[in-house]
Amino acid sequence: MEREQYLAAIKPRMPEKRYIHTIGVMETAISLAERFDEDAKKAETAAILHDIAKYADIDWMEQIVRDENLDQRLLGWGSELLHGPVGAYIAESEFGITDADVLNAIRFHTTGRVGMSKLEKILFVADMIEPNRKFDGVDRLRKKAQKDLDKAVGACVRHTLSFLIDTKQAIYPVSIECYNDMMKREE
Ligand code: DGI
Ligand code: FE
Ligand code: FE
Ligand code: FE
Repeated sequence: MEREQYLAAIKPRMPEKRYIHTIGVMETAISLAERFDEDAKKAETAAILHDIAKYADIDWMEQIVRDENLDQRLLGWGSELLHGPVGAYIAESEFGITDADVLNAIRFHTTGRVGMSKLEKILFVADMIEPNRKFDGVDRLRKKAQKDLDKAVGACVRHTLSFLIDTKQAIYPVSIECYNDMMKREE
């Protein structure tokens, strides 16, 4: 499928604001792929589909986790943690995506994980720094992403975990594993 077909398919499944975010992630992911020598077409596809499950029904998503035998720890964590893994399921089952790297980039875009591929890192960072994101410190993350992809991932994970702690939210174990993995690499 071509870019315009994917975009037409996702547009009715999300509010305008999320669609605009998705376009921003797509453009950012393509530019990071070019900078860090990754397949820009894969980055484009993963970016367009990354939030496809963001507005899916939570009971349905939990059913998918059970039926498809996804990570059972996801049950009870709510839609923010479910939409990546279920998004990967939709990308495969509905859009016919077979590339494991593209599927993993979608699957782990919220939490990251230990041993992320370059494509996974690109989507993870692009999601956080796309031009429509506005939060304190985003410019620092954007500058890091121009120079060093691993350091940018580390800084993005730290930002997310700090935010979760500040707002008294629970941290999913995979997010912590990703944080540890990135901090060990920086030593
Ligand atoms: O879908 P987006 O809003 O574009 O971004 P995202 O998928 O990266 O993150 C969605 C939300 O998930 C964001 O508000 C932060 C939250 N999140 C990320 N990691 C964790 C988490 N929430 C909890 N409770 N635990 C986590 O480990
Ligand atoms: Fe997301
Ligand atoms: Fe993210
Ligand atoms: Fe997103």
